[in-house]
Amino acid sequence: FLLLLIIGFLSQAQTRAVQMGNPVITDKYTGDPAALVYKDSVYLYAGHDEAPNDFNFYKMDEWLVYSSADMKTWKSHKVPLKVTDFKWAKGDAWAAQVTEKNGKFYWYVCTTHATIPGKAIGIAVSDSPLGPFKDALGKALITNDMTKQVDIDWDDIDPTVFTDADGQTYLYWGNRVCKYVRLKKNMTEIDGDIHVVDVPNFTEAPWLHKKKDWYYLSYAYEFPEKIAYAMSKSPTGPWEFKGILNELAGNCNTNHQSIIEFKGKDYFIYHNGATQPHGGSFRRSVCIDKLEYNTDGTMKRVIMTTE
Ligand code: FUB
Repeated sequence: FLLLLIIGFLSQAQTRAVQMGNPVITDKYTGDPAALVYKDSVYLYAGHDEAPNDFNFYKMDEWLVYSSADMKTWKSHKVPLKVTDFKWAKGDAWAAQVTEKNGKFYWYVCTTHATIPGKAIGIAVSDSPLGPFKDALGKALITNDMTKQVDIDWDDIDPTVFTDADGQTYLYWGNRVCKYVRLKKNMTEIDGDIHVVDVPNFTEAPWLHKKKDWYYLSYAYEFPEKIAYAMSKSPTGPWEFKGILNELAGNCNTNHQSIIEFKGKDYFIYHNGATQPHGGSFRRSVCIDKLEYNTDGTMKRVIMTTE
């Protein structure tokens, strides 16, 4: 009976409601939000910012998942994925995104490769949006030696995935240089060449989404980062730059967005360093604000309710 009581208590703790209002996640510091709308819920995936107060760089060893049916009350769940789940990786649970295809959930992550210098993109797969997730390949999908556009170790970061109405999935990613490649139907192999995307002042954090007949490529712009965006009639461009969507997010040198429509409303999900005590660039908090479109398809500048 005692054992059942303990198990009951632990599972309650893993699924307790977080809170309403910004920041939406307060049980931990979280960065790089990526939301997935699936059936009647939103699944919010984020990196766990574990850096102690006196540590001035990222310390991120695991990714987290939260869920909500109303975008106000968020439940935290069991840790679904850690860097140690990728045997070929040696650290850094950097930005990632989960997508669903044919009932399977694919988590494209960025982490540091153990033997090939630099960051790499890997894939974990699950039958549920809450996991458990397992390394899909036993090796990285994209490694630094495949892409040589810029001479830095972290140019292969921040994967975002988008599947178009015809079933074709695209993977966008990058730092300094934005790149994309088509994925095969199995979601775990690239299909064809890696292309470079021409958008101004691209830093990182691409996010691809579609609304009506427009495709949107939003991304972290300059440094410290604002979020800017471009629009196109095709998921592969050419992209027309449309300007700033979100200004610097408070007390944080990065900004990282996720854009979704859920139950008829549009949302801009991002992180800042200003909304939890001792927050900052390496102790971030996920926030959500309303997103609005103009009649010509352009997006209105996001009004951050946290500042
Ligand atoms: O969280 C680590 C890195 O910070 C991400 O990969 C970037 O997008 C920036 O948010």
